[in-house]
Formats: sequence, C-alpha cells, structure tokens
Amino acid sequence: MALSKHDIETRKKELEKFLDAYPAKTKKNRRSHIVVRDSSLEEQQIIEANTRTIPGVITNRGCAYAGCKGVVLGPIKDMAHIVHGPIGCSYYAWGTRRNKAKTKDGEVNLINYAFSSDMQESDVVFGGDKKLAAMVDEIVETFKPKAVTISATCPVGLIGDDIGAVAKAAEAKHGIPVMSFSCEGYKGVSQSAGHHIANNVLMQRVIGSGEIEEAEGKYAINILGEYNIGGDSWEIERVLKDIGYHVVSVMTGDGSYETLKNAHTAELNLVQCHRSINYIAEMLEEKYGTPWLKVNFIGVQSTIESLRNMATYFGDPALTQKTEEVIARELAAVESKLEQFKKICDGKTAFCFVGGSRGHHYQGLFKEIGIDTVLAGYEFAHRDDYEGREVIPDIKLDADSKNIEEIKVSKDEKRYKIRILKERLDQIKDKIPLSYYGGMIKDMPDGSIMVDDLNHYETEEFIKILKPDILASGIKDKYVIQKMGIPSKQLHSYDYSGPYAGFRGALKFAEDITMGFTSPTWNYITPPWKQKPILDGTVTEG
Ligand code: CFM
Ligand code: HCA
Repeated sequence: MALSKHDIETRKKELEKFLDAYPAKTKKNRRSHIVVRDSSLEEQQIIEANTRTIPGVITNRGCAYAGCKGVVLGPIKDMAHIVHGPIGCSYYAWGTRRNKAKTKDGEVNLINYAFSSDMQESDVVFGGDKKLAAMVDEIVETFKPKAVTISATCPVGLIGDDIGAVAKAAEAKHGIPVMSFSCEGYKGVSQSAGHHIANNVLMQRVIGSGEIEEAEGKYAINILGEYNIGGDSWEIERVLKDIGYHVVSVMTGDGSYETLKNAHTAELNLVQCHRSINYIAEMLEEKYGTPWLKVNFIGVQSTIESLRNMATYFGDPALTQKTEEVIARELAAVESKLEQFKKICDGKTAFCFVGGSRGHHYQGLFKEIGIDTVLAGYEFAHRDDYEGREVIPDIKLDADSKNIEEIKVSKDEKRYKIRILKERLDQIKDKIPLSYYGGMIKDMPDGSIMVDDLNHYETEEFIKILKPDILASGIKDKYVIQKMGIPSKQLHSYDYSGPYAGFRGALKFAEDITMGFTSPTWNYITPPWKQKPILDGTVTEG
C-alpha cells in the first residue's frame, strides 16, 4: 500500500536515525544502497549496487565460486564437477543449493556427488596440481562422466596451481571435455562474477558443439536462468509441453551436457532469472540469431502473461488457442484454493530479500495472496535489476538482413539489442508491454524500501520499524529472524518444499506461507520489542 508524503518523510528520518550507528563513511556508503520509494520526486535516487561489501558487516552474499560451481555448474547432472580446494568449500557448494535432477535408466546422473581435492596444508606448500590430475583420472575411469569441470577456490589462485594446464592434459588423455573455471571466491564482489565465468565457458565449449542442426520439435525453446529449485523447472516444463512447446534445454536446472550441446537449435530463448544469464541470451542472439524473451513463471498472473507473450511471439493461432485452453484449465484447478489461503494471508506484509532476481519475482505472488512487500532487495544484483532498462522502441531495419529489426533496451553503459523476426515484431510491439524489461523499483509502492546487499544490523533495525509479518530470504538470517518471533521463508531453497513456479507452484507457496502464519510455534516466542525491559525503575547517581 502506498504511503502518504508525510509518512514517507517519517520513514526516511527513521532510516537516517539507525544508520547513525555506523561510522560516517560507512553510513554514506550504506545510505547509497537504500532507496525509500518516492515517485513524487523529480529526480529519483540512484541505487548503488554491485559494489564491494563493507568488511565487518554481516552480508548474505556468496562468492564467485558459489556462483560458478554452486549455482550454474552444479545442476548439470552428467558432468563431474570437481572442486579444487578445501573440503569446506566443496561441501558448501554441494550442500547449500538444491540441485534436483532425474535421469532415465542408463544415463549418467552425478548430481548427488561432491568431488573435492580436499586441499591440505602440504598441497598449499608444494602445489596441488598433481593430486588434481590424479583425481580427474580416477573420476573419469570410475564415473564415466560426459564432461568434467574443475572449479578453483581461493587458495588455488593464491598458490598459483595451473588448473587450465591440468584440464588440457586430462582432456587429451581421456578424450572428453575437461573444462577449468578460475572462479576463486575472491574474484569480483559477489556470486555474480561466478555466473559470468561459468556461462562464458559453457558458451565457448558446450553450446553449439552438438551434432543436431535443427531442433526436433515445433516451437523449440530453451529456458535460460531456471535452476529447478524445488522442482520449479519440472512444473514449468509440464505446462509448456502441454501447450506444445519443445524444450531443447534448461540452463541449467536438471540440465545436461547432452542437451546443452544443442541449445543453439532453439527458436526462442526464455530468460527466467535475468541476473545470472542475460549476457548468455545476448551472446546466443549475437552468435546464432536466437531472439530472447524475458519471462516470469513465479505467480499466477506473471505465468499467464509469460505464456501469452510466448504465444504472441510465435504468432500461430493454434498455439494461442492451446495456450488459452491450458491457462483456463490450470487456473480453474488453483483459483478457488488460492482464495482460501488468501483469507488467512490478506493484509499482511513481507520483506522479500533474495539473490539477484527473486526479490522482485516473488512480490507478485505475495500480492496474489494479499501480502504487500514493504521492503525488498537483492544480494548482488546490478543497477539495471532495480532500475530496469528503458525500452526505447527505436525500430530501424538492420543493414544486413531485411527481415530483422532491432529494439534498443538500455539506459546504462551497455546497449542491449533484441532482434525479432519482422513479421512477429508488428504483433509484439503493441502486445508485449515494453516495460516488461523494467526492474524492481517501478513495481514498488511509495514508502516501500529497497535495500541492496542488506546486512544483519539493517535487517534487525528495519524489522523494528516496519514490523513485517513474514520475512523471505535465506539460510544465513532465517533463524535470527525466527528467534525474533517472525516467520521466515527461505526463497532460495524453499525450506526444502516446492515447486513454487507456475500455477501449481503458486498454490504450494500459498499453502506454505499460510502454514508459516498459523503454526502454533509463534505462541511461544515474544518479539524483542514486545518484551518488557529486564531492568525496571530509574538510575540515580550517588
Ligand atoms: Fe538467479 Fe537463482 Fe536468483 Fe541466482 Fe542464487 Fe538461486 Fe537466488 Mo540463491 S540464479 S539470481 S545466484 S534466481 S542460488 S536459483 S536462490 S541467490 S535469487
Ligand atoms: C549461494 C547459493 C544460495 C545460498 C542460499 C542461502 C542458494 O549463493 O551460494 O543463503 O540461503 O540459493 O542455495 O543462494
């Protein structure tokens, strides 16, 4: 709900007050990462993002290695993902993220394995490359992976082990791709750097290396930036396949080397998580001419809108009709049940702070069950994820190809292009709202707060001011929040529930959130601000 100008000013004052606890330089820095939404201002505050976290604050961010091995590579099931580093790093990237994968009998599925060189002091002193080379041999012989990845952790970069040379030699020896990823944790400012490192290698070495020249099915698509957390991509694929789409590959949820090789044959790339993969969509477009469409399968309305945009893109009346039939059927199955949950959730408020896309994507779903997001943010997103990209319908004919047109969609330093076949463009430009490429800020009401790289201290202070009914974030702050008497929903792992995507996912989400509110646990916890002070009375001198 939008706040009045007076209330917005009060909120800003409260914010200034608790930021005063920081040293002046830190306060200045953190203030630039926090925006109190105020659409009446002529000049909107710029939100600082994708900058280094201040040492000493307790951040929720991960590292480049987490983004590379944990996020992008981890879900690919038929490759062996070797971690060259200490066992703790290996365990973290294996155990934290929920990688779910299914295979048919006889196919390689290594999703449950954690391959680690278990780096010891002696490796740090004398080098760990020989150990790593022996390990690759053993894994290839034992597990017969389709390909191998080697991810570097911080010590590897510090001691200078040449994982590239080990990979090259192993590749020559075994005759399968062995790819190295210099994703030492300290690279960049967050896991976002790791996404780039992983995706670039997949783009160079895997995508396009398949033998297939043309996709086997009609309406061939890739789903980029969908990682199958809680089975999300299975639920999305169920609906898409029902409509008649042929899913060539998912990048990288329940993904495989075998399908990624042929990703270049798709006719359209869907981009679900914009943050981790937008540049791959652009590279695929550049290299293979495949257009891309931003989608959002979180929330009923966003799912419907995404399905309709896809049908518009392909422009086949039969596909449009089937899309509408499936939407009607799926909607009928969840609508009245969602209303039941809404009765309990209605009027409540949430904080929604997740990595690089869900902080925005989940707001629509919260709203569908009557919950307003009063504070949201990303751990590691870039400015365009907050501010969006101004979509300028600057349409002009491409010099080289008569049937290609161009839309420029950027306001930042980089120009992004979307090329769409001309005959489709005329339909799309009116029907797909161009603001679809917009970021989080424009969707948030006046008075709501956006925080980039929210830290522990600020979480507690914002909770005191805004008193949310539920907090959606990750494992690092979950239990602190619950001890404050507030239900906390992990939107990374879904607290091992899910799927939350698509129609059925929305219902599961509504059920889980309602369960969070109605749990009798809360009767046993009193939030700190409701507790009586332990000491009573007045202090006198003397
Ligand atoms: Fe994309 Fe993700 Fe996210 Fe992300 Fe992540 Fe994740 Fe996330 Mo955790 S790729 S940016 S690096 S949607 S692992 S599946 S939940 S922080 S909001
Ligand atoms: C990561 C992965 C993570 C962590 C989740 C969390 C995930 O960044 O290393 O902090 O709760 O989704 O598993 O984002």
